[in-house]
Amino acid sequence: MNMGFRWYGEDDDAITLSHIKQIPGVSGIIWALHNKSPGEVWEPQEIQVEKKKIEQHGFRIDVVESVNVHEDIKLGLDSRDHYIANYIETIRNLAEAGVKVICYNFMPVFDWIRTELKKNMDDGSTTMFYEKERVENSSPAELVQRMTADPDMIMSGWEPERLKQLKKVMEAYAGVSKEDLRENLRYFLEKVLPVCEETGVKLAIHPDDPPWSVFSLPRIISTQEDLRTFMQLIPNEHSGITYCTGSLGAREDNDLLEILDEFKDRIYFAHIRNIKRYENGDFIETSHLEKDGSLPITEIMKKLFEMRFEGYIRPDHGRLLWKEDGRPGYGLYDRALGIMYLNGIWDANEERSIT
Ligand code: CS2
Ligand code: MN
Repeated sequence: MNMGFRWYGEDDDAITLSHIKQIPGVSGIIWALHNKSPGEVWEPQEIQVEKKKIEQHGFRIDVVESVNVHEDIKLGLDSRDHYIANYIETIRNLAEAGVKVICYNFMPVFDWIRTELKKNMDDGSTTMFYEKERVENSSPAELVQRMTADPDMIMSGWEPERLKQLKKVMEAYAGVSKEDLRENLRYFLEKVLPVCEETGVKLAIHPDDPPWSVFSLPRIISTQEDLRTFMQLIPNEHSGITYCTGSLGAREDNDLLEILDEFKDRIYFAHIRNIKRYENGDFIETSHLEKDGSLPITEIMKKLFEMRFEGYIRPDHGRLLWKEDGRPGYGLYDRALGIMYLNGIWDANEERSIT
């Protein structure tokens, strides 16, 4: 496995590459050009600037998260061909720079959704929380307002420019069924995969977070069955999965170990984090420690070890600790602790003879 750490870039992340360098066992930075809007081409010289910074610190740039897919592609509008052409150009430019895996998602309108980004915990940390009933009883605009009330809390996928178009985009999805969305994903993949084959880049789709429909929008990467259908859409080994335990694991009926077994050959990227599920459908993000949450983190790591997972892996969202003032989910400390925990489980599976 290749351990990575997600970084939002010099301008947008309080964490520096030198900080990340002090976390044991990190070989790569999971990066993106975060100033780019979905549908824009990532130009070679912009990529080079980022690559240089990352490589100067001795990190690899193999994984990009995310190159976001323009809404017109998901909606299947005529304008999609233009944005697909741009996506293809971005793939080529990233491949040229040495990128191996691109993580993306195909969630309409919203990327991940929470009802609280800095929920106070008894131990003084803050964490992200999803209250199912609150989402069900809010309008999209109310929820978005809530999530962006504090300017520090603007998260990837929730940029103000995009939010202005919220009403319009929501309306555009009114007639779009799950089947339509799948068809639009198939159309997209059919066009981009030949370029992936040619350049060697692998695409890894991120599951829906949460893994169910929100605001009646279609969602198609939520369950094991959905993943199976996805795999059959266009069988091509350049099209794979980002195995995100916290996203898939918010549903009790998603068996994370079975999912790993079924799709192991096509998991190119893994996000390992823990959450605690409640019976009413709420969930809260916990530390990576198995007993803090509901997910079988040690078994998952063991299975990855046994299958000799050679893909990329990163800790996912962490809590904000020790009064750190960071981007919710993306502070330094808890993700560093997560890395040590995941590496610890991995090493414990290694048979070593002590000399
Ligand atoms: C999330 C997502 O934890 C996560 O993986 O932060 O924003 C994720 O990066 C995207 O859905 C991937 O396209
Ligand atoms: Mn994830």
